[in-house]
Amino acid sequence: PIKIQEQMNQYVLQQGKLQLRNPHIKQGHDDILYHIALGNKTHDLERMFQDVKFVCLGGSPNRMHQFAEYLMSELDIEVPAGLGLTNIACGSDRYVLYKVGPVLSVSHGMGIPSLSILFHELVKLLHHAGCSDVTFFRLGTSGGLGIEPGSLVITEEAVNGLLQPYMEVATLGKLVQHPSRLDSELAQQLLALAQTEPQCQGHSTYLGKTMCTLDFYEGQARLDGAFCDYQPEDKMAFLKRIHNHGIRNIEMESLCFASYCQRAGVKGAVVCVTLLDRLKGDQVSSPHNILEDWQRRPQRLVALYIKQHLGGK
Ligand code: R2B
Ligand code: URA
Repeated sequence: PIKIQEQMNQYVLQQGKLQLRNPHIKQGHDDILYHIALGNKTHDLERMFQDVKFVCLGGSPNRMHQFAEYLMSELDIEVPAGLGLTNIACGSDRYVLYKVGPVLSVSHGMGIPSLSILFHELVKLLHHAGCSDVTFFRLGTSGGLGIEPGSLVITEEAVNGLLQPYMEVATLGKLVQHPSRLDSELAQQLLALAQTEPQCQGHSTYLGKTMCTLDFYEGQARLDGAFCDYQPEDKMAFLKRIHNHGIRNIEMESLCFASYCQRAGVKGAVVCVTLLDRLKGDQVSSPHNILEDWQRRPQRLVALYIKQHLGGK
């Protein structure tokens, strides 16, 4: 495989603005951001997005709408009179994108391929808009390992299903490895906030490794998919092995999110709530209202962080 070296943020952050590491995208040329139905010729991206400092991603369109509403009340930001919150990507039905002051709240769908497409287009959007100093968050759900359901896990390192800390992609017929390191200072700041803020005291928050898989069922050692070619003891041996390796949760996007943050030269953090303990079962069986409540936990923590850091940016 081809190993991509650590990238130099210097290049990416030339003149403070987010630069693209793609020489084929030329200044002033037409660039259509197809899956979010925006473009640098059809929209005044600078006017619409230049003030963006935080990009918050999460799987579900409804949850990201709810987060946008929550941000409006937390940050005391009003959207233009009479308009309400508008899905700016409404020309496409792939993703939703809301803007609340300097924060974008965007859905990424499920799995790496879906997140990857969105991430490319968001980075180009921020570049065309002339944004600088942008921080990314993924607010997600996951299966926990050996921790109380409803806990938060802040990812210190994302690994693939083989415990390797990079995303491997077939590019031009060869495997290319993109390292998936996350910003440790940002992760520590989030952890400290979770441990001190009264709003986050009703549950535990951990810093740990996150395993990112290509599938929810066999990819995550479940026994309850439509197909299964292994035994319960094989499953438990695997889950215990990865737990001993420091994995605290399993989900399906962190690897791509982390490696793309690194490639784009932006700070990023992954904050996921755990919906169950995978050492105890496979099915997500808690009542709907409890799951809804848990899914607001990453939102609360990230909104607190944003609130604290808005002034300083
Ligand atoms: C967490 O939840 C989804 C699967 O249920 C997936 O997008 C993920 O990472
Ligand atoms: N999301 C996942 O990817 N896995 C789980 O077990 C729960 C949510």
